[in-house]
Amino acid sequence: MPEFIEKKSNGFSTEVGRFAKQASHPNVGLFNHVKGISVVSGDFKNLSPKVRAYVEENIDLCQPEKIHICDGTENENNHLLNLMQQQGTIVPLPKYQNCWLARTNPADTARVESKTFICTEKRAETIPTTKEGIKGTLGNWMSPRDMDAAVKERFTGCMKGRTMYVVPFSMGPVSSPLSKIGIQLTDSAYVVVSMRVMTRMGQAVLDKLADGSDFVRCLHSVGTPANGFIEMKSWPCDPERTIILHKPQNNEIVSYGSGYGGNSLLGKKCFALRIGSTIAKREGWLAEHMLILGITNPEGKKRYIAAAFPSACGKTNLAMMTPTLPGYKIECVGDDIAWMRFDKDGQLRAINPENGFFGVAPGTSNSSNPIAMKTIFQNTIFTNVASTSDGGVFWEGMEDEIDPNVRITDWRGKPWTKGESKTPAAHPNSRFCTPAKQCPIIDPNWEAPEGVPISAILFGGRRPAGVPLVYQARDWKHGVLIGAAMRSEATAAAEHKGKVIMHDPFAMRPFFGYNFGHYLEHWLSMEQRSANLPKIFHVNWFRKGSDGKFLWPGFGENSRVLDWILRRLDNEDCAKETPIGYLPKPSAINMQGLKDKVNEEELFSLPKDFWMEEVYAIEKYFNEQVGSDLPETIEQELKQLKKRVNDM
Ligand code: OXD
Ligand code: MN
Repeated sequence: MPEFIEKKSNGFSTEVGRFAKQASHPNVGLFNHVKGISVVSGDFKNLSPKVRAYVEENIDLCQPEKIHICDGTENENNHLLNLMQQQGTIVPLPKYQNCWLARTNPADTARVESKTFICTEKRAETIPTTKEGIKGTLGNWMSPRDMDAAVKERFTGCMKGRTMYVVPFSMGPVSSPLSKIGIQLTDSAYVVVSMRVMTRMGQAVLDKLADGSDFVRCLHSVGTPANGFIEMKSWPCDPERTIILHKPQNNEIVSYGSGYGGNSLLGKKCFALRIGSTIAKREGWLAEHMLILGITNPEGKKRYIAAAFPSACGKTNLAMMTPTLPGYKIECVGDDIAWMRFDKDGQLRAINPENGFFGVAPGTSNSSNPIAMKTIFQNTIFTNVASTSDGGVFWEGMEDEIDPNVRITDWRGKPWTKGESKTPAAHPNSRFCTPAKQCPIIDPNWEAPEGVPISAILFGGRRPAGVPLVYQARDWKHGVLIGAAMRSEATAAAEHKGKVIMHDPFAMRPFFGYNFGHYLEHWLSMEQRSANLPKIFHVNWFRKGSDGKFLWPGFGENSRVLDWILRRLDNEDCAKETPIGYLPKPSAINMQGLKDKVNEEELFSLPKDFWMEEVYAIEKYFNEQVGSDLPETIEQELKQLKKRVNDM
């Protein structure tokens, strides 16, 4: 098949058009029209006036050939999978049940933070005012006028010859008062089937909107390449002109040019975090980049913990952990996003707004995350992993899980041989997109409309040096400072290169929907909402010893750290005060039964030089990046930390 296909003047490739026409349609009986455009599935008349107006407005702009209103049924899903298989976007993985592999254009494999903007009248609403000459790293701002021009330039006629799918979705269970609804318009069938996994998608959401209620407006197109050619017809995208825009004032998201996860499944980062955080600010709750897990101790007492780690730091592994400590049980509520608000009794409650896991595949194995391995081999869309000649998948970390005789094809579709090939078999940001309900340890309350009660909040990151395995914040204000001061090694989930230590406050740096200084004020204001605030901790599974090896085995052994945290929640006297917070007393972490002896002294040491440098780095970061938007309380907290470290 040719790699490049010349497009007809209508901007639509002949090949794609031919295949599209071959596929039969699930709902042909309901054929109707809007603005002269065929509605090939669903009934336009039944949409609420607000939804109709939104669709009509974007028909005028994008000029699609057809409209498909998604109902979320199995039948519709099969039709779209079939269509994509014919177009070459996905291939079936016969080794598993209803699993598929998509290979993206190699230029479209990760979130593009540099092309992601928040659009407000005033720049200062979006990002802190940085000093002259300093490039701000806490988000990108665009004016409404520039946004309008960017949209017009890219979207005019961008769906010519294609189908516009109308995707109604709910973030959170449809019945929960904590949930929010969105409508995504997209020209990507891959996005539709993925949104069906990641959100509650379909008719039930349209029914909910029938009362005229509002929704978050999400417009997405993979883009028509300006040069008139589609490279890799099976994965159209327009990497050079990709742009992801958010307008909090209108609860609006517009994304162009990329079909990849976080850029195109608009419910996730764009809605649940960026727009979500602005709604949360207005309504007095928190939208956070956090996993949620339930943990039951050997006495049968269950608590829920939320944890913020930057992308690809093991949130999914922790959320599905198999504890090595006898008598402990972990259950998973979510692995990426938490929406949390205080109930009338002052208890913080969280829902997972998502319906699936969009997890990083490499590194996932029966040793790192056996529960994920039991979750992901049915009804899953894999993207950019390698495939095997027996119809399965492969990625770095799965070496012991596959038949040694199979042939491997890498994520780009090229033969790959272990030990010989110089490039990874799977893209480092390759993913599985899998329904959460398949997780064997999904929490019985994971869809509880009122959410689960949160007792502790963890912050963490990849810190090879200086930062101990665990410590507890002195109080809420100090906890907010710890969140603000989070740093971690760069991740493959975005376009960053190398292993530099980056500031990633609250693991939200790429996801803030508004000025980080105001976000800190918002966190601090939670103290007024409850006398029963969750306790805050910082964890680091990634510290290395003087021999360059990890000091802590991690994974299931992290249950030992959670055990200490739960004991702290029970006010057990197992901590000592240090300049950076409360650390475990000597021997307070249960090390019984650990295979290899852990060098506790190194793991918990607090080198003064390191901590002085750390404090200076945080101070510099706040000065340069947050400036006068830094709340006075945080400045004071940092001053006190500096003094304590100085006196060490
Ligand atoms: C994600 C991310 O995809 O954080 O979850 O990048
Ligand atoms: Mn994430």
